[in-house]
Amino acid sequence: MKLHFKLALAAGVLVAIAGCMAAKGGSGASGDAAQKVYVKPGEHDKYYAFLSGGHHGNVYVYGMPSCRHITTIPVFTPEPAVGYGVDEESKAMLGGYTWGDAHHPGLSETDGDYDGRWLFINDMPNARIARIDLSDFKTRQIFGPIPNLSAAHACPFPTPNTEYVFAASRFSVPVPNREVKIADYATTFRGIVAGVKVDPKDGTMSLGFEILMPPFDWDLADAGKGPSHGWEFFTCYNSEMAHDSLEVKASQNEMDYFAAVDWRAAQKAVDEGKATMINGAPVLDPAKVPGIVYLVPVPKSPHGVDVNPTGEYICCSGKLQAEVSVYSFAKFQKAVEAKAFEGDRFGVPVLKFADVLEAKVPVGLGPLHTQFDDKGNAYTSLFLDSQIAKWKVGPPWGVVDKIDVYYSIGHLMASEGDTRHPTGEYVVALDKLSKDRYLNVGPTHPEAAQLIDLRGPKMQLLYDFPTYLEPHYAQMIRAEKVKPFTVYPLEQNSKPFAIKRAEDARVERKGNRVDVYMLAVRTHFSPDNIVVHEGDDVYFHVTNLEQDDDIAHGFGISWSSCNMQIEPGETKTMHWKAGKPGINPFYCSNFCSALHQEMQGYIEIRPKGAPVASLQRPKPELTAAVAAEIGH
Ligand code: RUQ
Ligand code: CUA
Repeated sequence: MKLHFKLALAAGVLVAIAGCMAAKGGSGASGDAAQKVYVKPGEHDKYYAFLSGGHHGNVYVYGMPSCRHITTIPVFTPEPAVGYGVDEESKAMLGGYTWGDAHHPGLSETDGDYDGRWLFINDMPNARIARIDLSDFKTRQIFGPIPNLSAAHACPFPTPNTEYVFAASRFSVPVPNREVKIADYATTFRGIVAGVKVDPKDGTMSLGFEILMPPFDWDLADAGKGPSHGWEFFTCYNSEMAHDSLEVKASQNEMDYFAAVDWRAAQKAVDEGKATMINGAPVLDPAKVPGIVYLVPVPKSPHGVDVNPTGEYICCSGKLQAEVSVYSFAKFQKAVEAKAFEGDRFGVPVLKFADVLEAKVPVGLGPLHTQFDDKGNAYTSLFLDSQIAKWKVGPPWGVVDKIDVYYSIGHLMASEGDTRHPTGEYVVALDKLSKDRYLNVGPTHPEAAQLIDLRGPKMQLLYDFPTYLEPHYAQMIRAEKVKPFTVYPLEQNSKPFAIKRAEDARVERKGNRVDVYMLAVRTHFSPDNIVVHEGDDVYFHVTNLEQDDDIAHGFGISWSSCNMQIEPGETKTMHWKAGKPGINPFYCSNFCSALHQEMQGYIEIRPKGAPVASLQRPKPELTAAVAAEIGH
């Protein structure tokens, strides 16, 4: 989110101050910093870091503390190099979209700690959530667009046992969506909070419930844990319900809110039939179903909401304020039990600020997000001050250290810093502006990330590393928790179009549809000569028979946008439409062996009506060569 623009308009004076701070530059790093990030060639990092790719729609994987970029996982955006969005399965998963805006990675959890099974991430504008399987670092499900909900920014923020991931409307719309006047915003538009169930066995997402919310801009979320397990918290801005010039009109109220959703009560209400079906989603109206959601006032256009590791405190950052407001979950519960409400908004009871507030921590200007360590400290990013403030969770609720970052920090990520057991080793500042930190590459600057050591009494800047557009949030997990396999076992390949024996390679033709059952193994495609008719719909089902690490084959077709990568033991299907009569080459696009360059073939395209065999097999010597390669 381009938060800095909004802040710039809403707090011009403060920005001027931040500008001065940012202008001072300097290295910031000191002493033994180099040694602390050095991971010897051949050795591995201690952490995986997953950085959202923002409007690049992907996830970047880094190793920490070396800050080496290891790979990029395509999620919402096609990646032609590997055929993501090109092969039939991933194309279907993208659902016709070629873009997403990915903000918040959410690692799956067991008992409130990362378990290394899945990574969820949101596509804000299209209200979708993807699940990446960490057993192979591949996107395996894209759920959505979630009905009735526009712009899933407060998303996915998994619960402590990954029971749910959530999505909430940043941009309210009419529910159900229909033609209305924008000017009728306050009466016709509504927000939605969606609870998306996660199957504990395989991670499959399905819609659990939706709650009709006031038409505010629902901004961020975090799951309760420990005593607050069972609740999900959502901040909002624009409780003024402005529908134009938000940068001015949405900053009028002293207080906006966080909403506390009792997701077990909401699911129960749906199971008891208390929901109305709207666009296929069970929607609960809090005016009719009490006890599922409450509002708590938060000063000054809050942004981040973060629950501390023990689950006792909910920390909200009022971005136009110099404080973090810390709320006590115990006080919240008491106030709910006493029904001490100061009114309601759209049927959602509002608790009293003073009843729930525990402390105000004077962190500095433009607080956005908070993370935690293992020693009872919190770390809050300060956008306007371009700093991170370290503060003690608990009396006297004071700041104990600050560090400059370069420049204009948004999120920050501490090592396992949003779990029940943060490791307290590192924090990464995800800075919105890099300005002068890197070689000039023209007007589009890279994003800037900075690794900071938390182990000493003072925070220490260790390293700068640029990233491609545009990480928002990130998470860091201890490497030993993630155990991806490197080869798909062939015997477990049950894809309907997989073939595993040399003699099964063939071309089958029915009407205009051609199915090519193809094998790839160093260094052949079999079959490698194929005859089709002009205009045929050709489906290449390519199985990579390799069972060795790092031997992926590519399959690219000249004069087309058809290319994919097939990993060891994998089968992928790609559609290609035969063009004008002639010869059309194909080849292996991924370097695989000394004879990689020889891994190629031809498609002969004959005119309509010319004879083409309905069953074609490779030459016996090719079948024999492949059989010799694979041992049967
Ligand atoms: S946001 S800079 Cu899109 Cu998570 Cu806070
Ligand atoms: Cu197979 Cu290159």
